[in-house]
Amino acid sequence: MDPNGQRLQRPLAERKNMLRARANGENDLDLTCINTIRTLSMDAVQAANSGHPGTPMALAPVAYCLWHNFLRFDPQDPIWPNRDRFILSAGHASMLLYSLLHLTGVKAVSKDYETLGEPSVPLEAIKRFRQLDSRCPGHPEYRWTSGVETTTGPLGNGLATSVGMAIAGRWMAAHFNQPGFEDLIDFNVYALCGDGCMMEGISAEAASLAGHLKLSNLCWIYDNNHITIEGHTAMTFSDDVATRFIGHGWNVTRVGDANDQEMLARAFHSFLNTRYRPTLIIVDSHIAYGAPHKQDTSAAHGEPLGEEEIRLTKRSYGWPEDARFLVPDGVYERFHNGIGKRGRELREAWFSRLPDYRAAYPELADELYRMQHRQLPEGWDKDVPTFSPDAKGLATRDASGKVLNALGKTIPWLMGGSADLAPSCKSRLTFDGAGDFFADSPAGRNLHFGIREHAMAAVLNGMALVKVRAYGSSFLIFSDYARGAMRLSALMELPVVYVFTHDSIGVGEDGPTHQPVEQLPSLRSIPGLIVLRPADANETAEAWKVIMKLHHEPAVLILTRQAVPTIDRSRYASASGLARGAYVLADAPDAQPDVLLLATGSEVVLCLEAHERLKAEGIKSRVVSMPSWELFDDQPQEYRDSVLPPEVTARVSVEQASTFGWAKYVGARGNSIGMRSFGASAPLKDLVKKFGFTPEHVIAAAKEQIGLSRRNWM
Ligand SMILES: Cc1ncc(C[n+]2csc(CCOP(=O)(O)OP(=O)(O)O)c2C)c(N)n1
Ligand SMILES: [Mg+2]
Repeated sequence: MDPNGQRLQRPLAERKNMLRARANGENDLDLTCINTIRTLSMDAVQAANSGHPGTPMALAPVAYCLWHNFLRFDPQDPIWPNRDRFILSAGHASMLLYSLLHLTGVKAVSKDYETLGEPSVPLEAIKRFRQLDSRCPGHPEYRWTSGVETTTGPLGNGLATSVGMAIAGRWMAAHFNQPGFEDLIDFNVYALCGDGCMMEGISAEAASLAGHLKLSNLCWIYDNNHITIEGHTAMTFSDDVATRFIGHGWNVTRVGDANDQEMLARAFHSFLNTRYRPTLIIVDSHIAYGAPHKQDTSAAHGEPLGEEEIRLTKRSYGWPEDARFLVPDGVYERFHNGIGKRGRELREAWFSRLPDYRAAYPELADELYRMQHRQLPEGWDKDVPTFSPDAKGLATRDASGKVLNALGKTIPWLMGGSADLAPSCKSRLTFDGAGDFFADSPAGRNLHFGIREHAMAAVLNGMALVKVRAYGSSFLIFSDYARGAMRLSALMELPVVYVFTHDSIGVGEDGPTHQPVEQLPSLRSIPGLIVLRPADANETAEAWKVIMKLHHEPAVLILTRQAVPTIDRSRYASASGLARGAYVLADAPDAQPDVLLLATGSEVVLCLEAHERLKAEGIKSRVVSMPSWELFDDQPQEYRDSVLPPEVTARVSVEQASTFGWAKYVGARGNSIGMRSFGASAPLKDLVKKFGFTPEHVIAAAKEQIGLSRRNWM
């Protein structure tokens, strides 16, 4: 529909195109393939009675042109490291991708990276689109359907993730390509997006970064169909997208008709011939192309076409009207002889050169292998420091910076950066040769994301998907900005590392805008995300060691701005207890405490002080350092009971964050000392008094608990 409600006529060019195709036997098979993608999508959405048929119908020719003619991807081995990546950022159009995975015969890959030989998306899976356990869920899910390069659905995220893949590609090329092997790594990254992706802020962050970094291995295809859920984009969106991207430093080209294979091919050639810039291809399309009553309407976005409309649409395609899930003769072969043949040849040629590469550059070949298998180099933790006891101590962010640098030296593919806060987050790799990743120095390992937290997190996902060990840093308060993509790290089971410092009211004078309160519990609520808040320098070192061994879990390392004492481990338990999530740091002499003091991060030392003072009064307490709830909850019941004996019900938790969730450990009658409001701008010494983070307050709470629990016994 145009903004005045008039239905738009199918443009003359498209009609001509179809006629031209019919007149030419060769192109006819192209059109049959395209219409197969369209009709599979329509039929699947109709069978599921939910989903988005219109966009796959419109974009089938675009995807066909790219996959059939250009994409360097072998369906037999969808994890070949140098494959081109294709991302469907408009994840709601998932049937477009499932149709391609089916028709190209992409093979399923097991979780331990062994190709299985089963089809990733059999026709049965398409027939069961959106049903329980189908390989065709509502939106594409990484690690569930082989050939899906990243999970998409939250609009804009796929685009930013593609930037991370392109960055990783650039870095890998600079690191691994050597004389005689200049093109060992040279994959391209394509992402297909719609109006929604363009409107989301994350796409602007990501486009700006990609343009700045001159990522010429990156191509975005924008489906300019003027339709979103509420109707015509005239209601919401009047950006001049071309001008916007030219402003971002991109090569911008247009295809005025999504059905025009020739113009599409020219646009892809323009991308392949462009250096020093990413490419945006703006494609004008008609949602639900060919549907007589739904084309160009938002009705084609999120609901099935309906049986009658499907019949009429198939008629307009010259398709058998009653056929369901039809794949006509010649279609599989067409894909097999195009992307299948090209992909197999490229992959085989690539693998056939590996033995020579290994002979010439054994260390690099070993790195490439380990990196692709998420393994660590021998001796990766040999330089991780231990920290001597020190009452003054150091901030855990400072300890983290030292540990990160020790790891960076031994793990060449550990790289990352910050959203403009590296000096504060201590996340810079400072050793010789670490370098900065810039457009003209892509071998550098210090990334500069600029002030773009959401894109940073998505970029980290993209890097991790290419198997770089990626980390990013900012202040904990700004994790809110990154959260959309952090959630996807967890959903995709990617071992991304988030380093968030300035973790509490400990920020002091910066005040409540910068003092996290609810961020810690809210991150703990993300399934699969490992949150670690170490108490001192040695717990920080242990935390990094745990993190580096993770294969499928993202981790958040939460660190202080202010110094915290380095605990004397000859007097108290070893920091290696961190690996179990929680451990007894200090105990009653007879290991029969009357009260448990549970804490994380900077509040652990506070509890130690309370513990010593209680001891002097003859009161038996146990201090439990609980840096990671997730790791602790994974321990056997026996261990958990040994740390938190069920019979000791007098319990106090102390944490400078919202108390939300602590009841799980302190019980209904326990006491949680935490934040029940936003913080305030003041020196920290005044804030700890105002908000009750003093030994006196902890001692009073402990005594009250003992009184309470004694009463309970009677
Ligand atoms: C971040 C986010 N917000 C909202 C949605 C819900 N949503 C799914 S598709 C869509 C409209 C997208 O329009 P467009 O990208 O133009 O896709 P088209 O309808 O043209 O296929 C919306 C709002 C979403 N998936 N992600
Ligand atoms: Mg649209």
